Amino acid sequence: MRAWIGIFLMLLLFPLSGQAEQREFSMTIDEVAIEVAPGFVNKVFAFNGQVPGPLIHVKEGDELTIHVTNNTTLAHTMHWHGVNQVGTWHSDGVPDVTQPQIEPGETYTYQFVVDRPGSLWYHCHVNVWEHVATRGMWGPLVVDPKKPSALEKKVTKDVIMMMSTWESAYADSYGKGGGPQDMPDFFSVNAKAFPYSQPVRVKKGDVVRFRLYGAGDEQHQMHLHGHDQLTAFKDGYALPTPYFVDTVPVGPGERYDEIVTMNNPGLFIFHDHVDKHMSNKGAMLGGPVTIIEYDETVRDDWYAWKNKEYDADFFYSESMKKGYGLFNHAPFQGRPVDQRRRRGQQ
Ligand SMILES: [Cu+2]
Repeated sequence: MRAWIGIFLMLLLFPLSGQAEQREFSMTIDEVAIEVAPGFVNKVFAFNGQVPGPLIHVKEGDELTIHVTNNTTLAHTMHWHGVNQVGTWHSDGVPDVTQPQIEPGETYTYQFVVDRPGSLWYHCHVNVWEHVATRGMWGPLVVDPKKPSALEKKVTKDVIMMMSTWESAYADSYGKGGGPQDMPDFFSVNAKAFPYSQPVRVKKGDVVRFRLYGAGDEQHQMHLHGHDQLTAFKDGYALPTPYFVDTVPVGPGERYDEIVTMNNPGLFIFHDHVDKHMSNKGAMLGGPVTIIEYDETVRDDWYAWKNKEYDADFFYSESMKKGYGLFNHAPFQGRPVDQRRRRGQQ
């Protein structure tokens, strides 16, 4: 009798709808070339052929099974940054520590529970200084909480911004670059530098959750004009006392979630305040730049992005509305690299 009462109480406390789901995904790693800035093409190792990698959007407590197939000519692994891998350390993705490298042609299966919510991400853990810092091996893993806070419930739009670095000296040379003596000279948001980046379109009254990621090798000082940024999460963790800033430092590996109430119609830039980062190899204006465009604001003829072709899912805002799953984004796809030619050159 007592056991039945216990089961009844558990069902009351943990309704079936809130139970963890099992989700299975497959990803490839491919050799493609992407155009980061006008005239600047970088060869990358790309998850599902795109940079950023596909959005993985799941719920706290879900059990994930992810098959990763390496179609490239070098070895890789996958690290799930922010997942603690409790009891599943073989899925932590550190080569020669938790698994052998995934060699060309091989598949490795990762299985784990996403044990905490927030803006997590995934990246390669082999030769990180090249593969992550200059070859685009990163993507977002967004884990919704079982119980969203009052602040999170106010959010009307998610905007995922992954800042990163590039080295044009090695753009064409797989296996090189990323060393501490090397100098990044292109900088981007979601692998595009201004003017190839995209605006964030909002309407007055929106509450935007900017999920800022440091996916490259330098710290980005992200400054939003015209609005207060409420820093509410660090590395996915809810801060006990959220605080307002106008510039947030996002270093390598870090994530900050900024909650912004859109209450000031106009056109406002959101940019990196490190001067070097605001150029494309020294030519101003470039780098990780977006512009907040209110729907109700009239664009003047002289506006830099007046005739820009708009990509509504550039920041995965549309994909984030579609529920749970893995979401590719075709405009992030690169051009396949000819591997036969590459092997012949080496
Ligand atoms: Cu790699």
